Amino acid sequence: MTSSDAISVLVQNVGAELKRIGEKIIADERISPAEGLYLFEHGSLSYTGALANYVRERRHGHTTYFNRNFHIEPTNVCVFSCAFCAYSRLYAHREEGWELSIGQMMDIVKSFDGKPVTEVHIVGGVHPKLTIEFFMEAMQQIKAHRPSLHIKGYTAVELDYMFRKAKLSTEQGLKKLQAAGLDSLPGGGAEIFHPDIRQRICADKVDANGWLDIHRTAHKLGMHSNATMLYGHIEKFEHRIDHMERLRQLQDETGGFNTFIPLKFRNKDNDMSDVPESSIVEDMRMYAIARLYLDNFPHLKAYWPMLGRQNAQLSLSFGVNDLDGTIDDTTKIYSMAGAEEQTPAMSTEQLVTLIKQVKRDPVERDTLYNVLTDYSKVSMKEVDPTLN
Ligand code: V47
Ligand code: SF4
Repeated sequence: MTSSDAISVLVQNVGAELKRIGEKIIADERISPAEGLYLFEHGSLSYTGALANYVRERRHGHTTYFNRNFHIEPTNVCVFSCAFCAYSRLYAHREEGWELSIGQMMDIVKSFDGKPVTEVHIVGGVHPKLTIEFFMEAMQQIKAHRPSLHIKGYTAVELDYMFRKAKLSTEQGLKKLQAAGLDSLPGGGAEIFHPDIRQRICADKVDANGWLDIHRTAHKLGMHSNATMLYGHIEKFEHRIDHMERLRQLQDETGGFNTFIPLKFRNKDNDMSDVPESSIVEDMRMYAIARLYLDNFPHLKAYWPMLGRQNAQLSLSFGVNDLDGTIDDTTKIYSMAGAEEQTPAMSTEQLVTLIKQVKRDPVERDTLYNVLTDYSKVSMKEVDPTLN
């Protein structure tokens, strides 16, 4: 029996509506918002998971991408006060936080000299004194030191504040940053777009339209970007669908998103500590339905420092085809909110093993998903001995 025969049998054994949705997915037809909601409300883990795995293998086979990057967090001082954030320090309490100078940022970059990283991810709080000129200078120095390093930097929240402060339009601001070395945008700051929830968890930062407009403009300027969704707190399934629908529409328009990253809400040391965290079953259903709903997103990424290594392995059977977090990637934003992983890094060898243990093919990629090394074909010993 082929996998498409097996999936066809599976859709015969569920209720009429689930069967109809399953048949659409097998026929590669788009599901509607109502159908997505129906999957959240009625689809079992096994049913949504089997469909998501089918779609994942139809598109990517067993290939599981990872990327070697490191983070720079210029500051954790932030003018905003998102209720879920365990990381930031209000500007009024800035002495409890940190602010890196450009020299200190360069020391981090230089600490990776000779190491085969391909990307630096710059992300942090929104510090009122850090201007666009500061970040342009930092990126110019990074590029002068290591021109091939891809700079993925600044959430739409940081950018919105930076541009407003500099009195620049989104296009003007992004063009300046691009000229200084910015290559792509990370997906943070999206949280939940729907205003009913956004008002309650992060009322004062850029709204849905502002976030989407920054990514739309970046795509038009030729930059790629990612998208996230902070799920598993006070939002309802309808808000998750609303969020993914807005992303799907923008992706239809621009095609500029690379990957979607559902971020599991963690409840330690923040103003939402009374909100319980989602179960692993819910996490896997979230991944599965994201894979089915976002039919125009090529990649679905799990962030292992947040999810834990074993759950990240599990996610590779529920639609995920990309794992993030290699070199030193347990960033403070997560460890402060109760991330699973307290160890600061996973070596490439460990990540390759983790992927192989669940019978997937580990492939190292660059930020834009160009294949660098296919570890299903090459043994670790054959690869550069400087690998860590
Ligand atoms: O926007 C903050 C999240 C995000 C919590 O684009 C929390 O490749 C869970 O977006 N529980 C920033 N999540 C990080 C981010 C990211 C991470 C890895 C890769 C990429 C990429 C982007 O962190 C924030 C927010 O949604 N976050 N607090 C928390 N308590
Ligand atoms: Fe600031 Fe980002 Fe934390 Fe919100 S999530 S308080 S914008 S650092």
